[in-house]
Amino acid sequence: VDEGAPSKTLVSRTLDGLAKYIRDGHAKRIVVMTGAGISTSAGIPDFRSPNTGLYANLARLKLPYAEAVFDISYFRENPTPFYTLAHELYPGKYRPTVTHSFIRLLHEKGLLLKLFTQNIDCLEREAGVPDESIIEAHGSFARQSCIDCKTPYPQDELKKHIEAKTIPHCHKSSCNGLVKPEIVFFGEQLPSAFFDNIDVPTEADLCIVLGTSLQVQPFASLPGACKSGVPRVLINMERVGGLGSRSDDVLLLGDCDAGVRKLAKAVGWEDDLEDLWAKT
Ligand code: CNA
Repeated sequence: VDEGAPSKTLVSRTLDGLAKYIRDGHAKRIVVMTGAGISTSAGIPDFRSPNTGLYANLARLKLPYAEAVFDISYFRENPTPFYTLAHELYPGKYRPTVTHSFIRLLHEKGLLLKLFTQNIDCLEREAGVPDESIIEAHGSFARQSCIDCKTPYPQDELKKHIEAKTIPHCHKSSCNGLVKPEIVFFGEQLPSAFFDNIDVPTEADLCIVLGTSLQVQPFASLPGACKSGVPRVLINMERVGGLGSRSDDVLLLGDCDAGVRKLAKAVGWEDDLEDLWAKT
């Protein structure tokens, strides 16, 4: 593939080409795919950024390997590292970023087909993206249950445990298994909502990928499901997931808050975006 090939769909593979496509009303069914990079400016570290990412800072948890913190078999043996991290990441402590508000803005404009997020921080929800538009591919802190008998566990009690840095156990005395928020660990199945919506990207007329290293499957395959000729935009610090290889791909490399601000300005939505964010 010639990475410099002209787009068949956009007047140019640039911010302006993209903005014109949106302004001219060609983007009515936008799919957005996000990862930890959209929440770093809220103060939540991502996994893989060098120096600042969680994986670079897990030494204090004394893990055998970084991913163990989200590994279900390791959790069974030693849930403390996960709960230490949960104490830091638990929703309610952080304000959504302007990137989260940008996704809400797409919804307000009636253009958001679906948001696929890998994040577990619930900031998209807090920014006002409605529940039915969000696919939390890796689950979230919204529910919790016993890892053995699957009995749901009350939210307020989990919260107390997380605040106190203690480990919750199933209330069924016959069970007493470990309780875990329903975020997807390595070795666990993704929620059925992910698989039920896996074909949604084929219906999109624009795909926006924000703040993800696209290293985790099956999520990483979602952008590839968009039809050829559909523009795919990557707004990320680094190039990832083969984006840029199709002739209708646009790369806006750099900080995602800056990227969505530039895009909003080029489309004429600058004030709408800042107003929404100010109210969040
Ligand atoms: P990742 O692998 O850590 O990748 C993050 C990506 O975002 C990298 O490519 C970074 O270069 C990029 N990035 C970081 N900061 C910015 C920024 N300000 N602007 C633009 N790009 C930026 O994270 P992924 O989400 O790709 O990995 C999947 C895991 C991470 C999911 O299972 C999540 O549950 C998990 N995670 C979630 C959170 C959260 O909910 N906020 C935090 C940490 C990890």
